Amino acid sequence: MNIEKLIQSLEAKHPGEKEYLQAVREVLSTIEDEYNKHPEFEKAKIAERLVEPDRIFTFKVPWVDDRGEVQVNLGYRIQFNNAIGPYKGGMRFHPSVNLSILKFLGFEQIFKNALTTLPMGGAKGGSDFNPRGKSDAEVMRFCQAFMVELWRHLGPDTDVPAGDIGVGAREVGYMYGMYKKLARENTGVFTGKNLEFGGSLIRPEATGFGGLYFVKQMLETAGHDIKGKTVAISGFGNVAWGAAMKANELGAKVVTISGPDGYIYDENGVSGEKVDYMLELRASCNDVVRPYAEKYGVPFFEGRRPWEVKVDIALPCATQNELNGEDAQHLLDNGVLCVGEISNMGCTPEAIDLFIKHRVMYGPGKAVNAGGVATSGLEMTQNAMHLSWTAEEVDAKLHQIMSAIHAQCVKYGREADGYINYMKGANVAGFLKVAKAMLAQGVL
Ligand code: 2IT
Repeated sequence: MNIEKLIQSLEAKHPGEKEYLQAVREVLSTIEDEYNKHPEFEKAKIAERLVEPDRIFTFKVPWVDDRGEVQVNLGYRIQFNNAIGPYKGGMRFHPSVNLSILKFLGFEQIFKNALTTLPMGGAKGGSDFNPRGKSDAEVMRFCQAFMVELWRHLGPDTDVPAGDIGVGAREVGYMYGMYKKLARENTGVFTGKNLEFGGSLIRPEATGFGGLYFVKQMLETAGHDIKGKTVAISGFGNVAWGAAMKANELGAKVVTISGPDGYIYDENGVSGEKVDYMLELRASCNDVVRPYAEKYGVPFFEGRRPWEVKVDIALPCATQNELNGEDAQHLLDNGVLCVGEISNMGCTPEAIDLFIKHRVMYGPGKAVNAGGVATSGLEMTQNAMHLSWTAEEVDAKLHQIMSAIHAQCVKYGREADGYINYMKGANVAGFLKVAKAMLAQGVL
């Protein structure tokens, strides 16, 4: 495989799609050696076929706001690859959403889902709709208008969306409701549903919980205990909340959370009722963390990112490329031990290069945050069986899955000096599973 040639042709075909090209480059460059051991991959043009989505739906979403004005947003669903199972992946509602961002997320999702050991293909979708400042009725009307178009492309064995940034249980409920009405069937076509109509216990916490199970294993493998370690978390949404809760439970101390407005530093730890307060902050829909500083009398650093704080563990939990080379250098200077991406592609390539060069433990999002979609897979299983498991049962399965992902990363990522390159391990393990499935199913 000639990576540069392939990337160049993608750049020419998809100019300006920088996040998508970034994600493709990372995966291809880390699987190159393994790929070249398999002439059958090259012959079947697996790489060329893998980097293009199976199909992309783009549609307009017209809806009426509370003032009676017509609004028009863009809607997307990218069905990237279904070699190992039905298309599966979240929906993101955020003004930054565009094709490049959704294509990077869909591409990542293929390998992440493969790593979970569950039968799920890769997909992503969303809209440039901004839920910030919208009333509940507006959110409902938007979700309904979105589904009027999308429903025909979904199905419990075809394509199963879920939440992502800007899409939580409320939005999933409205979308699922409209799907059900149009499709005239009551199936698990969305995950992240409320408990009353097929949702799974632990799904809201799963991304953060799974992330901490993974980070704990990374530390243990290197002979460290998570107990007593300090943690910087970015974000204050669902993922950051689950991560903070589990970090506390495991005996670590979370000292930061952040929003688009800046970060707070709480030297006593974001714990107890302060973790619950994150939910209130998020529900206020103002997208700011400053009120935390005012409520608990801790410092707030306006317009800054939490990576300048001295911590043992850094956990990006907000969005892509939120930790750059400069941030990585700050963390290294402060003696960081472990970086776990709980957001998707949270670190820039420059940051990752620095961590790997300095032999700092670095876990990529597609492994570290796979607990979210894994628990979505468990929700699908429960829906298919028409029953629900207890929180303990789901949590035990989540734990098991995260351990299996960790083991795969170690198997394919250990380098000659003993350092575990989790990025390489995750990419190779996820890729091999998908590539073998594609090969077995012929040219499609
Ligand atoms: O990035 C992700 O893995 C998600 N937003 C969750 C996807 C899912 O289908 O649960």
